[in-house]
Formats: sequence, structure tokens, C-alpha cells
Amino acid sequence: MGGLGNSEQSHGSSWPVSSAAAILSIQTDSTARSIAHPIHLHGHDFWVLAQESGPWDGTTDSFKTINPPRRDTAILPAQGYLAIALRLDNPGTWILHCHIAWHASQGLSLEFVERKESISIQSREMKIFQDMCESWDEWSRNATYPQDGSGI
Ligand SMILES: [Cu+2]
Repeated sequence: MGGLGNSEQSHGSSWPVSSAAAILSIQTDSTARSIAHPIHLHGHDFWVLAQESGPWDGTTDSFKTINPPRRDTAILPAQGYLAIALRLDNPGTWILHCHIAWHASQGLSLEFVERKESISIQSREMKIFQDMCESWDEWSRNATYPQDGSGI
């Protein structure tokens, strides 16, 4: 979409979400502290379908389906909900998390495997992963400050 910014991608009047898509609705617990959370998704951009205060009613009535904003981070309103849609077009293991690091460490994160059948890891790549983990373990044993969070 030449000439359009991230927030201006046009899909005309058609619904941009195909059958190969997931729609996630994230709702804050009504007993939770009243703060907003910047929710970030790895591996994808997503469409922001709804971003509202209050509880989600379980319907799509509040969803903006015509030219919704496209982001990789969006605010989950305090005491509210965020509904997003994403195309399942990038096989891998991805994480959706609050971008406030200690919130992610406290559990406001979700990891998922997308299209597992399309993922193939060769032995050379496994060796790269193993070497990286071994390097991390060695470095972190002697780190001045121990990692106390998720590392996101
Ligand atoms: Cu947060």
C-alpha cells in the first residue's frame, strides 16, 4: 500500500480477515487494578477490531471491520478489552505480551505455536539454538545482576 502509513492501510470496504485468521479478545479482570496495558504481538501485525472500556459482551457488535487500524502493539484499556485479528501466515512460536516488562513476568503473556506442521528445523538450526542457549547459560551464571523476569 504505497504512500499509506501504518495506521492508514486501506482495505477498502471489504473485511480484511480471511478464514486463515485468528481473532483474540483480551479482557482485563474486573478485580484487577485499573491500569492500561500495551499489548505487543511478535511475528505479526494485527488489526485492532475493538478497544473498549468495560466488559466484552461476547459479540462482534463493537468490532470495527472496515479499515481497522493495523498495529503490532495496542493498548488494552483499563477495565476493558482489546479484540484483535491476525492472519495465520507466519509459522513459528510467537508471544503476545504486555510491554511493561514486569507485567509480562507476572504472567500477562501468552505464547502460541502457529502452523506447527509448516515448521521444519534442520539439525544445523538446532545446533544454533543449542549454542545460543549454552552461551546464555554461561553468561548468566556470572552476570552482575541476575535475570529476575521473563527477559522480554
Ligand atoms: Cu501491563
